[in-house]
Amino acid sequence: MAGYNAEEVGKNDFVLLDDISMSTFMNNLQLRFKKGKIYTYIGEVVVSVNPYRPMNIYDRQYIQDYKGREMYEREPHIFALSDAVYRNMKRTGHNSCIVISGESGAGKTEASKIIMRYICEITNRSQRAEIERVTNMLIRSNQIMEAFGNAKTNRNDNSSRFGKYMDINFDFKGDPTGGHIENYLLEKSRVIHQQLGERNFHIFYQLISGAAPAQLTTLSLLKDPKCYHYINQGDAHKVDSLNDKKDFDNVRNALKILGLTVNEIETIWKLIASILHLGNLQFRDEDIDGVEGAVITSPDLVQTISSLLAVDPQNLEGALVSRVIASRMEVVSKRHSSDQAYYSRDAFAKAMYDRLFTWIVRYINDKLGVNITRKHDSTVIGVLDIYGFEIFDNNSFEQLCINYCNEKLQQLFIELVLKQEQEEYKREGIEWVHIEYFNNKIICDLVEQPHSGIIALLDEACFMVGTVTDKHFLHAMDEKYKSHEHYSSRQVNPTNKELQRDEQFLIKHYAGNVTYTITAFIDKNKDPVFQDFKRLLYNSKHAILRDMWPEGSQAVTEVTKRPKSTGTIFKESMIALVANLKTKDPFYVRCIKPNELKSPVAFNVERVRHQVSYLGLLENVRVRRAGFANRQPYERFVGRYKVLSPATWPSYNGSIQQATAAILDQVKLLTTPELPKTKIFIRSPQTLTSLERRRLDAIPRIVVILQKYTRGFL
Ligand code: AOV
Ligand code: MG
Repeated sequence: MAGYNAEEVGKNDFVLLDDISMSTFMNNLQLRFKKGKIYTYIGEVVVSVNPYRPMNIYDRQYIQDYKGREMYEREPHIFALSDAVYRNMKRTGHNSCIVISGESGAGKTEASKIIMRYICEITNRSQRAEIERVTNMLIRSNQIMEAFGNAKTNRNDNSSRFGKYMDINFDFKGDPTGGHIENYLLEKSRVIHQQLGERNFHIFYQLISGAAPAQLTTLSLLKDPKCYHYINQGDAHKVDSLNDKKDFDNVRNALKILGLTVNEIETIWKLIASILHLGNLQFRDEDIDGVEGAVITSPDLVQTISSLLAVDPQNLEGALVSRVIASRMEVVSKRHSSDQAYYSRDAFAKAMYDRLFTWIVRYINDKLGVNITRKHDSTVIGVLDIYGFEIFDNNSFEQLCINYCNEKLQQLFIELVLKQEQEEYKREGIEWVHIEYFNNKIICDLVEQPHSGIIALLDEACFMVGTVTDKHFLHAMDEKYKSHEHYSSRQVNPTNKELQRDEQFLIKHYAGNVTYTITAFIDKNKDPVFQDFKRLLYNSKHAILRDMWPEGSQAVTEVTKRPKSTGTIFKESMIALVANLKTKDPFYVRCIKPNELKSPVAFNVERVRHQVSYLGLLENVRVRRAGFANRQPYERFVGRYKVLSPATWPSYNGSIQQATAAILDQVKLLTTPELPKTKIFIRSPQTLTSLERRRLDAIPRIVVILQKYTRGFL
């Protein structure tokens, strides 16, 4: 291997370590990090350590170096994995997926962008305009989704606040012809509130610093983010690693390239601006005609917002201070208290932003859509980039969803890499010593089990008749899970003074203990938006707003069906995601965060060891080391390599195992594959490459023979 010296840079595959222990693993990882080698393999799994500095290993020359190469032929790189996935898809015709995991700030989103760029660069050799259009859009759509879906958190300046699974479709030539994005639960509470040191979604700051003065005037915005309550609570408007002004230009351009009209883009800025103005709207209680209720103290803002949203100002005011309810065949308007008005204003702002985000994803999907006829003969590579496991000072419903999502992915990894692999060895009768690992299924069940999981219990609390508070819900959990080894609270465990009584519970996640504060769980799960707002926006003069709120056409009396809760929607989407990933050939990138300081040099041994441990990387090495690089049913093996032996080509006698043995006898490999019950197991990747090379060599010879044969025949 070019430039490879084990003494200097460590082993490039953990499987090659002389003996496998936490300390040898850590030494190798740390040595490589110090030498600027951020990627290391465990077989086909890529372990990636965030370098926290720009690396000059992604340019065109590198792409050329990795193109069409086997993984072990070059230094470990995410390009090598991308190429392996691409070649696997082309060779087998199977759909594949790349699952990128790791905690917040570990480098998942960067990895997903690098993979995408690589795939776009190595395809479309014939420079077809349509393929160019698709690859351009794939890359641009990323920029847009980051602007609207990422934010600065205390863990990562560019933290993904939504989950994303993106399928890229390929035609028979292996060129990308389209794609589809599935997005998961946007953390919309950020629209109205940020913890200290954090920001709202990037786009708010980008608009304020990037829009021209005339445009800001049209939007009635001041050029100072400090003026807006919804984006100033974290007191962190300026982020060194981000350039809001430049990013705004990029996003605006990307929206244009995607095909939005100037008018539509303008409407998006108006929507963003109206959310900012909404946040500054104030209420107080006032007696009107003997009824106490909320009034707006800044009526000029109502004018501004209604003109930006192109809705009737009186209807807007009405929706902000009251709500229409249908009771016993009668429709009445009920005034809010000022607390209720603040609450419903916030719900409105969150919902507007969330709908905008969903609308943008839908728009991208329309543009990237592969038509049905082409879909049938296309193969896909899926890339999964979710929000990583996170622990903040204050963890709420969103963190529970995010951490549950990470549990599900860890479970998938365990199922496919640790469990099934070992079961297969056993089934096939290969000698095998079982390798123990922690199975986090118990935590997934705790959250998702029908009727008895946390989400089911929360739904029960949400939809019970009468007033059920967050505390009631907490007590119900305490009762249900009092003897669950992964759940704890002060009621369950009174000696634990760290937890607040009646306010907090703790889950022992696979990646660490997280204390959740119960406040607003019920509300966030119900996520109500009053029909008044939906109707208001459905009647906007902006076509895209109407498009975002189709159910606004219903009268309040027609709205009878209870929508599914946020938790249930999320749970169902996670179960569907895992089921989808299981239908594909999976590849993994396991990202590691070297330190909490965003430093390019610090390697916090304690923190890294913790990640290596909970990600199950040591177990992965052990299974892999004892395992096999490749396995295939005898039929597939013989079908592919029969050309290598005169005993099997053009036809063979005897059983499929005998045919396999004849091929192996002919090629005289260095290591002999195992031949158990139904499949051939190939231990070393070199063996597979050698078979492939010989097959490629043999094909031209066979084509000549075939040509002679057909000529004679004709
Ligand atoms: P995440 O996606 O795993 O966190 P990111 O991919 O956003 O993490 O990485 C965080 C930051 O680390 C980036 O903004 C870069 O500054 C730096 N970084 C990561 N990978 C690389 C790389 N390969 N080269 C150079 N810098 C890198 V989260 O979305 O918070 O779970 O939710
Ligand atoms: Mg991310």
